[in-house]
Amino acid sequence: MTIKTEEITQEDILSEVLDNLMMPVKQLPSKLFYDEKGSRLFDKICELEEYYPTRTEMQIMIDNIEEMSALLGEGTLLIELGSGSSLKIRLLLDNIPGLAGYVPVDISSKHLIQSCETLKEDYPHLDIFPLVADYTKDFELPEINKPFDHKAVYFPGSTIGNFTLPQAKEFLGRIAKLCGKNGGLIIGVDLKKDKKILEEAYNDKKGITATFNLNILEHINNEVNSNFDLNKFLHFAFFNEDASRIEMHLISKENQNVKIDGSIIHFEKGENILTEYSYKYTLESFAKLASDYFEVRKVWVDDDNLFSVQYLRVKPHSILPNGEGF
Ligand code: AVI
Repeated sequence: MTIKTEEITQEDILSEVLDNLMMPVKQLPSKLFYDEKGSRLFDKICELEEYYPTRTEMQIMIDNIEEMSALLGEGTLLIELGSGSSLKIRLLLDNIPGLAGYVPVDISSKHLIQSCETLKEDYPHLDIFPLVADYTKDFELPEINKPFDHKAVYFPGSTIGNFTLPQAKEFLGRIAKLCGKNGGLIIGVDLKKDKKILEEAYNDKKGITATFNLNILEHINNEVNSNFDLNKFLHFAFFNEDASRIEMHLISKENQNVKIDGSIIHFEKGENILTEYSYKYTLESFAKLASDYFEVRKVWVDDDNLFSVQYLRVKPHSILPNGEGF
């Protein structure tokens, strides 16, 4: 098993951090939450009473796995974006008939190597083609040295919610292009619901989400030459009803200057850094978002309509971002 690597470098991180903090409204890319500590904190979030998405999605998968696997069909090359969800992927690996191979794509090589080694032990006959890449950007699949019938992308966790609407559209276009003819997408999409449920999910009582949010600054301090003081920022998350999204921010507690490499970034007291959007869709709004490239073939939801798992098929004549069609 060889691992193809398109890992992000410290220079990439530095230029992304500076570009984002120099915008009129300061922001940071939410993918920077996920260093080792951030990934552990996110795992803890997933187990919180208030954070319903993970357990709800898992239950939807368990309840409907046979139907999902049958829709994906024989000879699928399964591509998982963000290969952290080993329990959910195992459900698919166990059930898809005649699976041709599995391509886990993850930004962290350490994480990817660990999960592939365990999978290889448990699934000795499975062909695994790991790829270290930032799937929020263009990436190319590793060479697949065996025949397969069609590709299907698995993108769980409602990570699509962390993209802005134009980013989500552009991303879906790239996925359609990657999958090509007869390609499919199984995607977890969090649903719009009562503001109280949503705000509690991002402001848990134990303060794990607050620590997760602040950890983005520690991650940046560890990667580039910066001196963010975590005690001088506050976690703030709320549901923006009009935009149908949770917004996470870090608010500066005082006037302060932060050194980042050779640059100085000034924060006024009360000024905020946007760290994450988490869009909440209706079934209609998501189908519309995807409609340039995908047709929604099947939607599974839980009894309380909290979360959805959806099966989409690439539209045969969809126009791709570079103007190509199928
Ligand atoms: C990864 N992503 C789907 C999570 C979400 O709910 O938007 C990240 C998260 N942020 C705070 N809590 C969880």
